[in-house]
Amino acid sequence: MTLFNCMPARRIASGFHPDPTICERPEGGYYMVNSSFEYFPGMPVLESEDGMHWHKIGDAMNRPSQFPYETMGNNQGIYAPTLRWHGGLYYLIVTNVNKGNMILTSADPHDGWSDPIWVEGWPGIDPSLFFDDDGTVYICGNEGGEPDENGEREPAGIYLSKIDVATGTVLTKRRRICGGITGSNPEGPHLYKRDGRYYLMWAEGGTESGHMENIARADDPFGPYEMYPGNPVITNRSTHLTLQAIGHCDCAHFDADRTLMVFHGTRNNDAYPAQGWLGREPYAVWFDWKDGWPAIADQSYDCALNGCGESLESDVAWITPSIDADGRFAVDGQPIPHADGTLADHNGATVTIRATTQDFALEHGPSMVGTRQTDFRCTFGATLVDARALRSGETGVAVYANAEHWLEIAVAAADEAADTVHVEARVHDAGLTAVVGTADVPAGKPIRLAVRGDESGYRFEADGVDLGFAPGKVLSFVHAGGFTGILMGVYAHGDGTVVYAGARYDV
Ligand code: 6LW
Repeated sequence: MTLFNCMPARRIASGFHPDPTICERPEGGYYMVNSSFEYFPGMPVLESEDGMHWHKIGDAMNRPSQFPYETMGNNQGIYAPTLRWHGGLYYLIVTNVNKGNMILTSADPHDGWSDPIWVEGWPGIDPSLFFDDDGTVYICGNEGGEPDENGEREPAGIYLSKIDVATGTVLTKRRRICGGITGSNPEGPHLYKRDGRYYLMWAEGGTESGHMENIARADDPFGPYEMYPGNPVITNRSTHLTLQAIGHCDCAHFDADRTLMVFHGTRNNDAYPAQGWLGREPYAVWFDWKDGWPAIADQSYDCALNGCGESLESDVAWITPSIDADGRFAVDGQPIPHADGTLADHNGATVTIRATTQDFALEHGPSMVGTRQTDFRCTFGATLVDARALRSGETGVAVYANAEHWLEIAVAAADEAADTVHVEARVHDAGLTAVVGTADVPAGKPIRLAVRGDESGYRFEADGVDLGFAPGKVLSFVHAGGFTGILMGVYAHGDGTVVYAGARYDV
């Protein structure tokens, strides 16, 4: 239910795919890439013929050489990429907050991406490239977060320099070209050109309920910029719409009569206060132009809770690899990452996990392979073939937001002689752990574990026995914080290698 009329937005991917960036393919159609933070493989790549219907073709980061992840914690890693095509190459510039800003290139995103070219001397996040007609290339981004040697921080704002994209060398001093309209978190900038003028679009207000997108234009990339009097271009702040926190836009066909714009937002349930835990998902709209500004009649967009965009395939991601000698999991006997290594493709898959000593309470997380939760209503289930394969620790199914907020059905390690295995469904909420249900199931035979989600939360099950319910609000964006959404999957920590058969995600 919405409280007032506004434009419907079309969701173009489901489950957390934040900070969408798109570009036109020279042969027609589009590619999109999203942030992926600590998860690996990283930066999902989707393609579309019409800008409204998208499917996944792989992940831009699918080899450890692209992602030094040994010490990756929650909400670290990959932030806010920008995808552009120029002179026969696709350029993907992105922040790895643990290391710096980097550029990956690809002649054909179906065939994978290069190792990183690191951009030295460019602090801050949300980098963006702009290729001007005269051959000049610009790098644009937010302020550097770390204080300099004098303890000074750069003022909040959007910064610009010229760059040599072949080497990652920043060619000119950083200049602050925009401070935003509110001063609150100007970020995610993109520079475009239209009718000989330069346009800067950026997000502002924080990525939570105050999120918005603004636009300004100038005759020179370094400014001065004239603010659009109708800013923000889009926002759902101070509304009770199902879709919240919209912003972080990118456009294709910026210089055409109709421009394709993507942005992200969070779907909320209709509780009061509203809650959502699926993370920031991407949406697409087309807009027209009037007097050199976007003619967007209504700043607000909405979508139905479980509609507006079919539930799209979701892909395997995992927390902290270092799983076997090669640092890989195996799905159906195939080491992943690989482009089509998705649980959706492998529904009913066999997943083998070697436990590590890390558990969820550590930021690095345990060995876990999972899939993005793509709708409130869904089921994730998997059959633990033999619990006694784990010599110590525990294994099970987890619904994971971050190291402080997650749910699990945990099967305790049991010795060879045990008749039964102990199973607990638990909620972990900011240091508090609550056991919501337990069962002792026969040892030595497969155990079917399942989690069923809906708009209110999750119900747990082991071998058909109901293990209780956990409210989803524990994992919600507002409560659990962070930049990601929910990963549902199987995990193991302790000592041993466990096998799950029939791992399956359904909406
Ligand atoms: C990203 C920033 C943002 O760097 O969230 O919503 C941050 N926008 O631009 C993480 O995704």
